[in-house]
Amino acid sequence: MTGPSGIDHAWLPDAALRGIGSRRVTIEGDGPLVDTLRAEVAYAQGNAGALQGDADIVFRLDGDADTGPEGFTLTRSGGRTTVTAAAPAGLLYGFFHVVRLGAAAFTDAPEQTHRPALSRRMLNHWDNIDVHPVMGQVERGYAGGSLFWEDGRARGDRDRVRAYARLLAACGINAVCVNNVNVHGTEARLLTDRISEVAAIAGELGEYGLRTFLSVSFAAPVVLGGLDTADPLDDRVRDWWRTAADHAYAHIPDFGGFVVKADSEGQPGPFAYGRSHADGANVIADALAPHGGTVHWRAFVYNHVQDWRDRTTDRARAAYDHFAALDGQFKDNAVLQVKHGPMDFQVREPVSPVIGALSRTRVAVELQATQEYTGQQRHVCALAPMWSGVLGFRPEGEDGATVGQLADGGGLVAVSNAGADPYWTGHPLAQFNLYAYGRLAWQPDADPQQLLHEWTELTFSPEETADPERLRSGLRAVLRGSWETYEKYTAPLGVGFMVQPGHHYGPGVDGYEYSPWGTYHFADRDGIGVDRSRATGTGYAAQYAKPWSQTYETPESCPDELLLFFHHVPYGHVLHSGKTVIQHIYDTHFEGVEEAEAAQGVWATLADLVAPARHARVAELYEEQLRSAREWRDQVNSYFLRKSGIPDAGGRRIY
Ligand code: GCW
Repeated sequence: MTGPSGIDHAWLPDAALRGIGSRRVTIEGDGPLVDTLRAEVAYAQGNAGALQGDADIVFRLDGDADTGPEGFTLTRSGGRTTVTAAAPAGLLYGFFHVVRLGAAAFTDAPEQTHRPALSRRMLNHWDNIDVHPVMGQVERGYAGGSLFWEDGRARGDRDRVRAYARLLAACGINAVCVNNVNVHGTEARLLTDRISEVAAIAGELGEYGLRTFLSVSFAAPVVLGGLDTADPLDDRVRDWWRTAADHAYAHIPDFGGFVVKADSEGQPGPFAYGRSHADGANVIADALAPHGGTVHWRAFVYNHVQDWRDRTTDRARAAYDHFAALDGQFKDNAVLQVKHGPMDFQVREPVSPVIGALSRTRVAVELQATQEYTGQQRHVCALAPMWSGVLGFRPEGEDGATVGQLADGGGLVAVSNAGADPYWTGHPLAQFNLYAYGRLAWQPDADPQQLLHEWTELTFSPEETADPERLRSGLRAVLRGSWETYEKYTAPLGVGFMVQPGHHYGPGVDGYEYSPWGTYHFADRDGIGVDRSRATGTGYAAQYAKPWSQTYETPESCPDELLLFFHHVPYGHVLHSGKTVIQHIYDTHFEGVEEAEAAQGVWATLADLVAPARHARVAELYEEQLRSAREWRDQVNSYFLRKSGIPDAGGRRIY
């Protein structure tokens, strides 16, 4: 627990623990997680031995407390702070809450009870055991190799896994899927003869209340079981899954279940047998049910070999077209895991309409903390404001539930951005995305700016520096608007992609324009964008309930930031902002680079307030961010000047 050497403390530096370390603590209760809490308190007290005398803070397990399995009540009065919880996990979350509060945890305040809004708060790791020569070990990973797998097997030294589990628990995460959803040959065997390696990892994660999940291949009965079919309605297949689940639980009693990517980007699935995705999910759900396990079935099903000439196929429609009709057909322990947008984690997308169309299905919303399309952890891009917008969106309009509320059946999932990098996330400032994800999963309506403040206090301990206010305001300036800045210098107005094919880093305006992947912008000399209206386009806009189906239907009512996602318009089309589309493209691309330059400048002024190695790492990454941002600006602006022939009203240099 002591943070193995060379591992960054992230949001749990010793300074943050000091508030507890300097107080008399009593812990009433027993159980494995309570032991973890005892060890945490001992660590905070610097192994100096428990302080004597009346307790300043009491952690009390009370089976009658009305806190649920993970919540806790905090009472602060008369100089004593009490954390009460009905279950040990609640005490541990209460401990980390006290750490977050710092000195404020010890001043009188009204009693508060905290419970997570979502019971499943999961990270998916796209980690492979094997290292691919081009893709590396972690698919879309930008933080070094895998935290879990090394040299072809589960890491023998699991201090890092333990330290990771601790950080995750400290921001509220309670489940981790430890391998890539694209399940290759080696990794498939984790389900069977290599389950003990998963069990070893699960043992560490479990110390902090995290449940372990495994990605499995839908074809496992064939690939591992030697059957001639994976047909979900075949009894032999059903039996095979039951045996596999029994085996997993025999090794990992608190195992969470499986994550499945089926009929998606070449992965096997039920379509091969003429079966539905409900059939596919249910056979696996049935196998897990006796153990209380859950299958997370991904809804990322679309045609990835489409002909770019075919204007009738719209990838954005796919999740709804495949899954809305299956509503009500999934077993109780099957969760449909839906990406938050209809395409693929672009810098700007509308909320996926299928989320609002599944009232009888448990839905989990999937976010991407790993920055595949948002700068690959070389660019600063704080995603909390984007996620908060998604979670606050109301698919049925003002009187309906938010996405955060609709996810209560299945939870919130994020693709992890962490790896074996000493800073966990490659870019030290990308730690904020991981932290904010956990906090939003606990409380989807949390204010992202407040979370930024929280994270800053914990990670940078401003009060320990010579100029706390300069550090705080500098970090705020650098991170607060960084997502909008990134959007400004990349793909405009919701149109998406325009990235280099394959690795997805850097500009490639036509990179995917004539590809089979279904991600087009249709720019010509007159205009740009995808007509997804019901009246004249692909009909995607009609997948929404009112008012959104109407809002998105016409360019007049569509919000500017999504205009090109929903409509093909002339370059001279005037936005609500009063600017033409072409002038918006030019202006935002110049502004985006200027904002990134300004952020780089602010970071430079913090050199005396941030640990030198951390400061240097970020400074170095800013060099790359700026190089890349200028490339984006110049390629995008030049592309549209050449297509449209319309000059920049500002007369700036375009190539
Ligand atoms: O965004 C795409 C990525 C793939 C990924 C896929 C998915 C794991 O480019 O690398 O595969 O999404 O979500 O399954």
